[in-house]
Amino acid sequence: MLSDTEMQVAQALRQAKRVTVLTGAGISAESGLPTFRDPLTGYWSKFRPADLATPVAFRRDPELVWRWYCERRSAARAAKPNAGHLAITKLQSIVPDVTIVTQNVDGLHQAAGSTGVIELHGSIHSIRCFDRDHAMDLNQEDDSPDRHPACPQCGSLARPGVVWFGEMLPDEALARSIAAASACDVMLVVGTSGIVQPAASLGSRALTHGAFVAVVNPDPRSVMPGGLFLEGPAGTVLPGILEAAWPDSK
Ligand code: BV8
Repeated sequence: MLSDTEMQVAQALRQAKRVTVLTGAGISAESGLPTFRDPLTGYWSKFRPADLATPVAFRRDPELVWRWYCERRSAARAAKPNAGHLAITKLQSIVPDVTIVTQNVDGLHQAAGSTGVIELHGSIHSIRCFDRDHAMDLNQEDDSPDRHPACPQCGSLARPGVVWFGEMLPDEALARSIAAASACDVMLVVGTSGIVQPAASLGSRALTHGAFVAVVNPDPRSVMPGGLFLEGPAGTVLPGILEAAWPDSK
C-alpha cells in the first residue's frame, strides 16, 4: 500500500512532460557499492573517501590513490544495476524527456540501459594523465593496483577520469545539468546526502523554477525544504511509484 506522498509523486510523474533525476552514491548502495559517507572498511578504514578523492592526496601518494581507484573500479565492474537504476531506465522508456544527472562514477545507470546520462563527477572507467590530462587507454587486463601506467605522450602518471574535490566540474556536464534542473516539471533527488556542491544545489534550483521535487532516501535528514520526502531505499521506492503511476506498464 503506497503512502499519500508516494501517490502524489506518482501523479506528478504521470502528468510530467520533462523529468530530471539527480542521483548520488545511495542509488548504487543496493548494488553493493559503498556510499561516500559509509565508513571505509579493511585496509581503507584509516582513510576518509573525501581525503583520498583530491589532487593533493594523489600528489602526496599516487600509488595509494591509484590503488583505491583500481579496487573501486573492479568493484564497479562486478556490480550489477539494481531495481532503482532499472526503474529510472523504465521511466525513460515511458516519459519522453527524462534527463539523468549523476554524481556517481560507477557507470551503473548506463549498465541499466539509461541513455544520455550526465556524469557530473566523471567516470571511474576512464583514465587520463595527471599533469596534462592526455587521454589514456585503460585495458582491463592491465588494470591492476600494482601497475600504475605512465602517459605515453608525456610520461606523467595516470589518474582516474573523475572530478576530485577542489577541481572544476566539466563545463558542458554542469551547464546541461543546470539547464535540466531549470526546465523540468518534476525532479527526483535519489540517494544523495546533498553535501557536495555544485550538485547539491540542483534540487533547490528546480524548486525555484517551480518544479515538483521529491527526495528518495532512507535517511530522513536528507529531506529538502519545499520538496516531498519518500523515506526508503531507491530499489523499493522507485519501482513502487512507477507501478502506481503506470499500473499497466510492464
Ligand atoms: C568545485 C568523484 C569549484 C570522485 C566526487 C574547498 C576547496 C575546494 C572546493 C570546496 C571547498 N569547500 C567546499 C568545496 C566545494 C566542494 C564540496 O562540495 N565539498 C563538500 C565536501 C563540502 N566541491 C568541489 O570541490 C567540487 N568542485 O566546487 O569546483 C571550485 C574549485 C576549486 C576551489 C573552489 C571551488 C567537486 C566535487 C566533486 C568531488 N568528487 N566524486 C570519486 O567518486 O572518487 S564527490 C563524491 O561525493 C561522489 O561523487 C558522491 O556521489 C558525491 C556526493 O556524495 P553522495 O552521492 O551524496 O553520497 P553520500 O555518501 O554523501 O550520501 C549517500 C546518500 O545515499 C545518503 O544520504 C544515504 O542516506 C543515501 N542512501 C543510502 N542507501 C540508499 C540511499 N539512498 C537511496 N537508496 C539507498 N538504498
